Amino acid sequence: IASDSGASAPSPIALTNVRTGLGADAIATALIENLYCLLGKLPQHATRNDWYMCLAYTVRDRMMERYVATLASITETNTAAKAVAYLSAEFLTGPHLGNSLVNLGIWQAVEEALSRVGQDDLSSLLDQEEEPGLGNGGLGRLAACYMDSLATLNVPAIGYGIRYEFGIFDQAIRDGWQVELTDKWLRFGNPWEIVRSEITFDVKLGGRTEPYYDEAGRYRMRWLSEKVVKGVAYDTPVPGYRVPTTNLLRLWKAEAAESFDFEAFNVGDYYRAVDEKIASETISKVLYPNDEPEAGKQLRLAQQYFFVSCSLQDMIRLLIMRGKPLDEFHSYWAAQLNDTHPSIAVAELMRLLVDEHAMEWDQAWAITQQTCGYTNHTLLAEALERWPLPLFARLLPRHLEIIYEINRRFLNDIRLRYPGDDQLLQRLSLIDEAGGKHMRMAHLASVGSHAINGVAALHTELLKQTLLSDFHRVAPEKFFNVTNGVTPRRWIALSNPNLSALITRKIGDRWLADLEHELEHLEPLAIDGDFQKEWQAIKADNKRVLAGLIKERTGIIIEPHSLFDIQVKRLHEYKRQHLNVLYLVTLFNKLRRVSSAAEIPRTVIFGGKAAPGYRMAKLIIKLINSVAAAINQDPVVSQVLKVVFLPDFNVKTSHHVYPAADLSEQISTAGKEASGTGNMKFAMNGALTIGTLDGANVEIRDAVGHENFFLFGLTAAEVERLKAEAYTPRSIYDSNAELREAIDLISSGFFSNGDRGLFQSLVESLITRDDYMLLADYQAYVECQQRVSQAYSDQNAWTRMSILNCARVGRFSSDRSIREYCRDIWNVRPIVPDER
Ligand code: GLG
Repeated sequence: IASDSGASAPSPIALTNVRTGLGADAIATALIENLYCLLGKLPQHATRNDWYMCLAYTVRDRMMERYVATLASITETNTAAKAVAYLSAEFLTGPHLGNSLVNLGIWQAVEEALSRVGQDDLSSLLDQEEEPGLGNGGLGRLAACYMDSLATLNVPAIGYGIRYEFGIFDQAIRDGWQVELTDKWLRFGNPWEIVRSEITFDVKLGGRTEPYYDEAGRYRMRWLSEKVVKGVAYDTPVPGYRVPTTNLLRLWKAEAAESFDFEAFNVGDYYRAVDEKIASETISKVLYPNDEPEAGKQLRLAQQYFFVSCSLQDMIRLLIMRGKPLDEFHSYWAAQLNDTHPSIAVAELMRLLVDEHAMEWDQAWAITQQTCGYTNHTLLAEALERWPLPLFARLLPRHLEIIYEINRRFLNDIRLRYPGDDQLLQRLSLIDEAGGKHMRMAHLASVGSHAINGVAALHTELLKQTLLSDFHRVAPEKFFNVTNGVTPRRWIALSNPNLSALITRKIGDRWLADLEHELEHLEPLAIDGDFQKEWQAIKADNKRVLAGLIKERTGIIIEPHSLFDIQVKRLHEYKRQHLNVLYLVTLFNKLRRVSSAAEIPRTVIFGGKAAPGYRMAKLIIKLINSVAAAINQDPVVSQVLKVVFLPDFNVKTSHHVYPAADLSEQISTAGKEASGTGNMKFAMNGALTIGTLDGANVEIRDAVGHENFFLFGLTAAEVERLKAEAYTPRSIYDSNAELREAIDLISSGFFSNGDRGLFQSLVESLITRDDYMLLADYQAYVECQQRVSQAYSDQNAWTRMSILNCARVGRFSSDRSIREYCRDIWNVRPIVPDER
């Protein structure tokens, strides 16, 4: 085994070193060494997975020097840098390998090194990676984009979360229905993580509290828990794009504090002894697969408390390592609560400071508020986390007392400021007294944070006017908007390499690090005929790749020249995939009646998972597949229309989806989608949007120009007004013949082998309640789709709009979002490299 490490400088981190060298030589040598030393294989016996593993280790090695240096800036005593702790129950990172190659700038060197060792197919090794599906959708993926941007902006940060043994389920489609399969992502090992067996914390659960007097004679409370689980840290490096900073994602795995209950073991009860171990490990076993979570599950609260407690204990440990006193906690840490899932942090930080570190309440409270910020991601009432009080008390008895005390003080203050307004007190209270008592987690997060933000301008406004209007009234200075963003490294450079190369050839290579100011330099090229041709050729290539994937996964053959009309996102009634279906059935009816020659050929592609317990969402998947089958097998209609449900939509497949889209479907009921982030990924890759004035669509439309966006539908205000006026969907059904024909065809059993019952609940809900106002928006949507078809028939005009969409969405880079968080909410600054 050859190595250049002996020949190079004696320093273990010399740049030519086999462990750190970024050139093809060093990488080729390292591949062979890692194959031999870490996997125990010779090249001639190595499987594709062996090559993937040794490549992953080789790439990880190249991050270690930066990673250690960045970590030092959070732990060393002589640095003053404040760091960000991003607390999130989900981090949907997607595969690491390709992203690391992009960010480290070693893509070509690795390709070259691989060919030297006889492996010339980097893409098959990239394919080998099992993606960590540690999130449901937008919220988890946002956390991953933010980690990428924090590192890229040289802001020291730790992402704290849970190392779920099973992430989001894999979706299979059988007979048109969704089937859930366990996600065994750790089956072949995870080369990106480093287990920190020495970094562990005890987390108490259950039991009771009792008062006592400490040595100084002070009256205190202590928590006598029923059980203790242990959290073990697993770290994954997060490299910034071509910068020295490499941050970390620290995920906690639950283990038994003692893997054997020795007392039970000694009396011969071996099985009971092992029981406890199993029960403890359950906490980090599986991700809850609800995108907009409904509260009420004890294990979910245990998961939240588990990772929050470990993370806060770790933050205190790191502060002490730095030699700083605890009363400066907020000067060194900004903690962001990604939705209410980590909101128990407010009570836990109070408990740690007051109970464990004997701090006075007032001081602890000031520190807690100054440390925490809360991001709200949804206005949907059914998605707001509320814990039944008895459940909460059983699991976290001490936190219940602390929250009562927080509430008492908070409401006292309000009572003094707004005398006599009992209604206000009831509405603001952390405890919902109506019905069975509940803990309101959004209220806890709001009271315990110095900043509250929504994720798009419209969403923040609605937050202030509706969900948190009372909090806005009593503390308007706490409210901020930070519109979401996505990282252009993964969503352009990695997933659309040809487009990325074209952009770089035209405007230089600074755009990937400064999308906001650089991408707009593409704008003058929108009317350049040659550039348009290149742009079209790349889109056509990407469409062929997606067509290949679709054929492989579904057997359906689609026409790459057709308009690719794509709706990929979680299945939810408010996202209205079934509005898209109503349009498809309408088109089907029309095409069966009249000659289809004039119709622009379309391929309509759906993808997304439904929460396993969400019956209506699963029925919508079945409907999509049933309508797709009828359309695709109709000899006339299928000439101009194909419909595909792409199974198991995840980060990995999405890399092939966004770059291939002509049309992006963002058709939620106005006021329901907080932001959306897929909308940004599509636009960055040159898709035009058909959408409502919802979430970030509003800002995307303003950015790309109203003439380059297909707008339809009611506004959020109109939706509310119509609801208030007693909306009657049946009258729309009665008066719109095309709509009625479409709905009746679904009810008739046409798409369900004559089974009239199958879709009845869906049809009923549309005609009688239509909570998401599909019928109200139906006509506008159909007409808007006609405008889309017309526009697509002029390919040059379409291409110009496509280029402008890309050129003008620079502000939807997550770098811009993170800059705003740093400035408005965290008050943190980048560590300039020479400070290290
Ligand atoms: C939420 C919202 C999305 C939002 C995302 C990230 O539903 O509209 O874009 O968070 O803020 N649960 C989600 O995915």
